[in-house]
Amino acid sequence: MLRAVIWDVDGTIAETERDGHRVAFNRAFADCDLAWDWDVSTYGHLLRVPGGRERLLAWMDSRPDAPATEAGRLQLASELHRRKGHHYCELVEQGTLVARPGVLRLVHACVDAGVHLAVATTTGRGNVEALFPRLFGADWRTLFPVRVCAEDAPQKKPHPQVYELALERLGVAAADAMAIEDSPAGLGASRAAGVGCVVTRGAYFEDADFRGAVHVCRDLDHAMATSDGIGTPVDL
Ligand code: XBP
Ligand code: MG
Repeated sequence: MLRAVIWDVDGTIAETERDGHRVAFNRAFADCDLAWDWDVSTYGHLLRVPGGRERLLAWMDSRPDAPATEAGRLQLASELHRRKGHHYCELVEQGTLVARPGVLRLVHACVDAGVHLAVATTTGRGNVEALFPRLFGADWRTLFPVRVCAEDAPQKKPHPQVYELALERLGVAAADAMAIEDSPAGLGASRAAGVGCVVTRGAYFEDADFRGAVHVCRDLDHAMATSDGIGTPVDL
């Protein structure tokens, strides 16, 4: 029986990556006088590394103009990531990001059906706290009483930690929960925690292999919450 739906954030709730995090990273590079610029396609490749700080470190590994020592790279990654968070929240405040199709309807359909909602994300808490009131209104914490973010689950997806913690805080068994994700790492994390997963294909993972998902759909426009799970009339 479906008792909880656990939502990924970036790429699932909203297309936050291309016009949000990516732009914010580039502004952080400019702040630090770095001649780095992540275009849309470069960022798509970098997204294979979950976690913004980890992504920066992976990028620096292949850059001759990155600091020579590990300590220098760690320090720069932390500084850039902090600045990126600030720019991301500014972009959110400007209303740059909107909920993906079907998200608001499905969130409210779940709540109306008595299904508990949680967030399980690789991104930091500050980013969620900036985005969610814009998308779901001032009562967003009531809609999503359980929120597991990067600070709670340092082991990034596809590690199951973020889902295991969400289940623990919900008090719901994995078999009674369903995840909604947009990325192979997210699908891997939910499956590794024993949680079935509906994939809503986003801009950056349009052609990814999502074998193992319960459903794969273009967006959540037609998704329904039933006592058995999340159903979509059209699978892709
Ligand atoms: C997506 C991520 C994050 C974001 C950037 O998380 O991998 O790293 O790209 O956010 P999810 P941070 O799909 O699990 O929501 O810079 O805060 O990591
Ligand atoms: Mg995602």
